[in-house]
Amino acid sequence: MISNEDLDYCYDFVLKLTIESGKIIRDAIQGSKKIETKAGDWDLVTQYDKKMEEFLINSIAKEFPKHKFIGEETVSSTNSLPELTDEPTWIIDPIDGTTNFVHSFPFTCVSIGLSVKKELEIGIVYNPILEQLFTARRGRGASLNGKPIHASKVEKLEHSLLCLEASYATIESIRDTVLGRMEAFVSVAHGIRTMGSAALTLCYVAMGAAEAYHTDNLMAWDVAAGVLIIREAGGVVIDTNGGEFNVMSPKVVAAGNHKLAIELVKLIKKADFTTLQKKLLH
Ligand code: 2AM
Ligand code: CA
Ligand code: CA
Ligand code: CA
Repeated sequence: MISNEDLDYCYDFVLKLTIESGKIIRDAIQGSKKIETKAGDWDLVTQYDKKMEEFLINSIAKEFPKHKFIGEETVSSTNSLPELTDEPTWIIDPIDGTTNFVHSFPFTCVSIGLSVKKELEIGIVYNPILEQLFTARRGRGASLNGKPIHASKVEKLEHSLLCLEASYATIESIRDTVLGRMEAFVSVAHGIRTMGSAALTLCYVAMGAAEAYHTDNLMAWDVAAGVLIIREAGGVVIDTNGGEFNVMSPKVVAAGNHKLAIELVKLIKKADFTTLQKKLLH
């Protein structure tokens, strides 16, 4: 069992640690980095991703020896994704927005979520370059630098700023789908943004700076913290097919409200149908 007092203690401890870890990113972002690729030329990792994850997991494990971890770089190096259990589990993306970090583009962050009994309890997303600290506790609302944030009430795609990840178009097998959806978004919305950090983009939807975000092909660590932050800010996250969202196999439609999320699901279905039609005609 983990009490509310235990969660308070976990939150305070990990919040301090996250802020401390931000120094690693701040000190390194302008300098040269040792860059390796993982799944392809577009899938980058640096020594700092690994250093951050090691620092975070070692420090949390020392304080909470029974807690479990799902961290991007550990999963990459062991090639196995642990199952999410009922145990307190820290879901960690040590640097979300590695491509931005590599290019010294200041939209990058640390993302840490805590799941207990498969329920997200804590979400922390910290951009140490722009000094933006997004936090949420289940049932207690979401904040940016200590001030409450609220998701957008806009219900129409035509009045929305829509976000997605264009970089997935580099993967040939999904290129047509990604570009088809992008075309549909740009044709209908006030504008589209593709910012290169799933965690931070979710937080921008949470604070009402964008109306919605959609991306498939993400992993639990990209979204765990951001999903709680959006929900606590009054927004919604559903699966791209319109069903219930699953953090361990995230296909994300996140929006300021349910009506807009459903509109986005419909738009994506329509775009995919058009893409399929084009393919069949060729
Ligand atoms: P990352 O920076 O931690 O890899 C845009 O690239 C967003 O998609 C980022 O949040 C990025 O997380 C995420 N993403 C997930 N898998 C990715 C991959 N294989 N290559 C690039 N980005 C990936
Ligand atoms: Ca990565
Ligand atoms: Ca990530
Ligand atoms: Ca990462």
